[in-house]
Amino acid sequence: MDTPLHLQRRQFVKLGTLAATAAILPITARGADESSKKDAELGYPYKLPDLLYPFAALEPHIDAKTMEIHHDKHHGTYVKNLNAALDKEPDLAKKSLGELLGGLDSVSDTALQATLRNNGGGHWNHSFFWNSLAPAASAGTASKELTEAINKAFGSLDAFKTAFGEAAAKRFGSGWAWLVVQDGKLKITSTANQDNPYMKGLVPATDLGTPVLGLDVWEHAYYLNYQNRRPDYIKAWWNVVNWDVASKRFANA
Ligand code: MN3
Repeated sequence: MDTPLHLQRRQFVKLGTLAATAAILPITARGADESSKKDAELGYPYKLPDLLYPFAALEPHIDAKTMEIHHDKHHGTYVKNLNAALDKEPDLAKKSLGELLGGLDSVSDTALQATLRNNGGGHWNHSFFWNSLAPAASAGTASKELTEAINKAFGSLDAFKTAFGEAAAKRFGSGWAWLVVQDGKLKITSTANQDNPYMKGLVPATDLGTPVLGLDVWEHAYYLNYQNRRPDYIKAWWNVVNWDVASKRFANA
């Protein structure tokens, strides 16, 4: 397969350090899942990635208007603010998004760190989230390996869904629930705001890991259709989880 030269260079740069490699693995998986073009977008200047399905594709579980506002406006704003912050920070702008998020604890300007944390996290989390979804008819099933790991960690797929749903429902205010691989094992975690499992030094070490699935439980993700009923949104979300992508991420973790 032909790889454009700029992507070869990006891969080479990304593989420069072991820490950086760990930080970008899911982004590599993301590229493998889709196209090299998507992978290239996860560098400065950042671009709002196109959805791989129409806004209405996830109905009735997630409605088209919510998807449109969530993607175009909310995610769009994170991208805009992230670029605006990096316009003035050439050294940070050179990093891949995975490297940037994994090294935020060493950004000493606290205002800049907060801007990158909220908007860089927002961009990564939403890019990951869109790719975690698929129309219900093509959502697939978990691989044998992922199913076995879920059974081992949680007892069964249903028990996993219950535990994950509880973590998502209990997240106070805005944030995310995650299924991560941590020390070779699956674990359910949750982060506030736009934090994510790569932000070492910023989120508790017990919440770090390589994400397999992430669920956005900000009100903007469900309020138009579900109003205050976050548990109903969580329940409906399982219908549009892209298990093929989750299985690939698990295999790469
Ligand atoms: Mn969101």
